[in-house]
Amino acid sequence: MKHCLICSGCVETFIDFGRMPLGNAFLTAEEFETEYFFNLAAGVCESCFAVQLTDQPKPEKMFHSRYPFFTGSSGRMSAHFEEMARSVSARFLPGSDPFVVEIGSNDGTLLDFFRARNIRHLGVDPSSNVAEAAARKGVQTLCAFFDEREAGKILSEHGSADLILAANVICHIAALHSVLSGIDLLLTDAGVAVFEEPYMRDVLEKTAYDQIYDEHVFLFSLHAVQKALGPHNLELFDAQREWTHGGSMRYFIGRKGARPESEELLRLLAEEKLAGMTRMKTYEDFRGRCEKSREGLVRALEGFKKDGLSAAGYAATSKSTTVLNYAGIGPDLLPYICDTTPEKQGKFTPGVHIPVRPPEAFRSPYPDRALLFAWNHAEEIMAKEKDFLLSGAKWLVYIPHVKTL
Ligand code: DWN
Ligand code: ZN
Repeated sequence: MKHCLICSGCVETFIDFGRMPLGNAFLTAEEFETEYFFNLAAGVCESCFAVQLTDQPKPEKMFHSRYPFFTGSSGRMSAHFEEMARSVSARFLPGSDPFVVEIGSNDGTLLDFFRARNIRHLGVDPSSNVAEAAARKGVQTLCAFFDEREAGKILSEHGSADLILAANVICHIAALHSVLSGIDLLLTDAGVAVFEEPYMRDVLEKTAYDQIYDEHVFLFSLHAVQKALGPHNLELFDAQREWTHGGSMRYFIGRKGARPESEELLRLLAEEKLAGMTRMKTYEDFRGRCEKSREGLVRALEGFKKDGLSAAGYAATSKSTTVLNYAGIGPDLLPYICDTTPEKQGKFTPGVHIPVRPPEAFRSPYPDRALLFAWNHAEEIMAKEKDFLLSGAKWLVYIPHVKTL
């Protein structure tokens, strides 16, 4: 029995994917023999209902100088972050000389908004290649893991922060209480922290089991975040659902008692209970749906092969690593995956070793069927790839159900 990383309660495993590589460990053929694997399983805390991995690879194994995900790889996400920066600035930034810190600032997509307006800012990211991409844009960036110690250093060098932001980051950090202590230390008394993270309710409702991989140590709910903030001088005062990453929650956090709880927060908390997020059975049922989804996906790909239809994957996401390894889908069923990220092209996907090719390979000629791994970017991709359907080909999707479109 594992203990909860948030409240030390008992964590009950509800899905075990078995031996799994790291979601973003795209590799060369020479690296196959030394590939790293761990046991991927998710559990839920019987006390605070935080969903979490039962084993976590060391952070340095996941975030380093060859991290292959760049926030700016989606135009729609870049626009989303500009909107986020605009709205939190209007709502929370004080008038004179504000200071904004972003935890996990990646290539600086979000902080670029503040840089362009000469607002004092600092990004913190442990992956040196993405941190360098941010620095090249002129975004002030520190290459480090954010924790209580790092927060102390930032405080003594720059002073306290009026706004602390993080998008798809806090759920990646097992040492959550050290991060929250750091925020507690760094934030001004009237300051606000805003996080945006994949939302467990969406994972449950869409059977999005591919959100479970090494980097997602947690898949949060409002209940879990409330519990995590408890020991710190911090509390939730508002929340907002977002469309990003297939369904996210934006958490608004201030000092205890500083701001009234919004009606929306209370409504969303009540909805979590109605949705069964505080009942163990909900998580057991989820496992059954994942098994069905996996069977349906393999059946569909085997059917294409039997019918002589060519198939390819679209977007070598981190999420695809869970799907491919859980379902045992290799190059025999999916000969290649196209992706826009130069750092992934020419390499192989983790575990099942499917070649990753540039997007041009998708168009010359189109495959008969394309399995869409970046389902969270479906709108952007479908608009860009209109001619694919016009060629008579079809998409294969697996969220929320396996079907061809
Ligand atoms: O939480 C995380 C999120 C923020 O990003 C990280 N742990 C890692 C990463 O997860 P992901 O890889 O599942 O994210 P995406 O945004 O679903 O993946 C995008 C991938 O798809 C990139 O490799 C780029 C590629 N892509 C593409 O080939 N064509 C994306 C778009 C929009 C496209 O048109
Ligand atoms: Zn707990």
